[in-house]
Amino acid sequence: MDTELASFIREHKDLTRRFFLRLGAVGASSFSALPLFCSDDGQDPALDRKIREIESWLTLQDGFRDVSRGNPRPHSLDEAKRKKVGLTRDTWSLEVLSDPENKASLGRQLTKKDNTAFTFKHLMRLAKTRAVRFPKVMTCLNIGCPLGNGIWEGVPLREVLWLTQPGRNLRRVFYHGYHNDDPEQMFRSSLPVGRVLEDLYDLPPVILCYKLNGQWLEPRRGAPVRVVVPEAYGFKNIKWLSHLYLTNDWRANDTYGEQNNDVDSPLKTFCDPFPLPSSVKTGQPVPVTGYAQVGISGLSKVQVWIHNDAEKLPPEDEYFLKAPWRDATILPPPKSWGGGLADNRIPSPTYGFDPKTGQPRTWPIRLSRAHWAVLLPGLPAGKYTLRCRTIDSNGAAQPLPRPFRKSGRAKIGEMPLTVEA
Ligand SMILES: Nc1nc2c(c(=O)[nH]1)N[C@H]1C(S)=C(S)[C@@H](COP(=O)(O)O)O[C@H]1N2
Ligand SMILES: [Mo]
Repeated sequence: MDTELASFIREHKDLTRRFFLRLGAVGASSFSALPLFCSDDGQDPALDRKIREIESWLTLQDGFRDVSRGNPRPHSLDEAKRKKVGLTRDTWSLEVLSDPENKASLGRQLTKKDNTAFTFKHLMRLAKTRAVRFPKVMTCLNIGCPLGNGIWEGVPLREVLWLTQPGRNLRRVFYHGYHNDDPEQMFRSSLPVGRVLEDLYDLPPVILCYKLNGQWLEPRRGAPVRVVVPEAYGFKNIKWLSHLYLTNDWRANDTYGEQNNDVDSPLKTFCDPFPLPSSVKTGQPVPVTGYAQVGISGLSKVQVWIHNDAEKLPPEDEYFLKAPWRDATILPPPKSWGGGLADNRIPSPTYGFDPKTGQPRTWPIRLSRAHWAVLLPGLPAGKYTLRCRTIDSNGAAQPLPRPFRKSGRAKIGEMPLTVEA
C-alpha cells in the first residue's frame, strides 16, 4: 500500500470518530443472497457497529484535505490582506480578457482598469435566476483518493462568457487564481469552450462556485469564488479565481499537464476498503466497510475477494478477472448527510435530488461517493489480502476501462489481514 493511501485512511478514521453517522440497518436479505460471505440470520452486530463508524456522506468544509499551492498559501493570509488582494466577497472581482498570445474575438473585455471587471455583486445578481447546485467528490489526480464530497453551488461559467460578446475566434478558456502576484506560483487550468457552453451527458454545468454545503465557501476551499467542473479531477477546480483568458489556442495550458497527467480525464470509478483490525481470531467473521468513488461511468457493484498470501496468485491475470469475487452491499442513502447541512436538508433544488422530498432520484449518485459493507466468513489462521473492486455501469471491472495512473487512480483496493490461531 502506498504511503499516501495509508495516511489518507488514517485521516478517514479520525473523521469517522469526529462525525458519527447513523445509517439505517442494511436489510439482512441483501446479505443472505451471498452464502459464502454472510452471517445466516440477521445482521452481525460487529458489522452494524462498523457501518455506524463510516464517515458522513458529505464532508465538512474544513474536513476536506487541502491541496493548495502558494507561499504563503492564499487562504492563510489575514483578513486585511485578503481584502487588499480581492479575496473577500466585498472586494473580489474577476477579469475576463482576450488571450494576448492567441486573441479571441470579443465584443468587450471585463477589466479592472476600465472598471468593468465582474464583481461578487454581479455574481449574486445572476445567482437569483441562474444558481445551480450539484454533489461532487473532489479528488486530486495525483493523490488519487477523494479529498471530500460536497454540494457545490454556483452560477454557470457561460453566463460570464456571454458578457464578453464572443465572436468567431474562441476555442478554449484558460483560468487561474490569486498567486501572490508571483508568476512562478501561478496554478493554471483550462477547458474547451464547448464544455463551458454546453452540458453533455446530463452533466451539471461548469460553475463559478461560491457556496459549499449551503455555506459560503471558506478561504481554504477557494473563497470567495472557485471554478467547479463536475466531472473533472481537482486540478480543474481553480480556487481564489481571479482571471479568465478567452483564447483561440486549441491546446490545454494546465499546470497539471506539465506533470505528465491526462488533463481531459473525467473521474474514474474505484473503491477502497476502510482499515481492518490488524489481526482477528480464527473462525471470527470479519466486518469490512469501504467507500467507492462513483466516476463518470457510474457504479453497479462493489466486490471483494479474500486471498491467502501462502497461495500463488492466478498466473497471467493481471487484473484478477478470474478471481472468485463476491458482491458487497452498496449502502443505501444515509439518514444523516453530514457536511454541516442546515437541518440535515439537501438544499432544493440540487442535481440528482427530488426537490420535494430532498431524497436522491437514483443511488448511488454519479461523480460523488458511496459506501459499502460486507461480512467475511471466519477464516483459518494465516496471512491474507483483502481486495476490492468496482464494476461500473458499463460492466467494466476495475482497474478497467482505464488502468492508467495518469488518467486517475483506479488500482484494485488492497488491505492485509492476519488471522491468528
Ligand atoms: N488556485 C489554486 N487552485 C487550486 C489548486 C492550487 O494549488 N491553487 N490546487 C488544485 C488541486 S491540484 C486540487 S486537487 C484541488 C483540491 O481542492 P481542495 O483543496 O478544495 O480539496 O484544488 C485545485 N485548485
Ligand atoms: Mo490535485
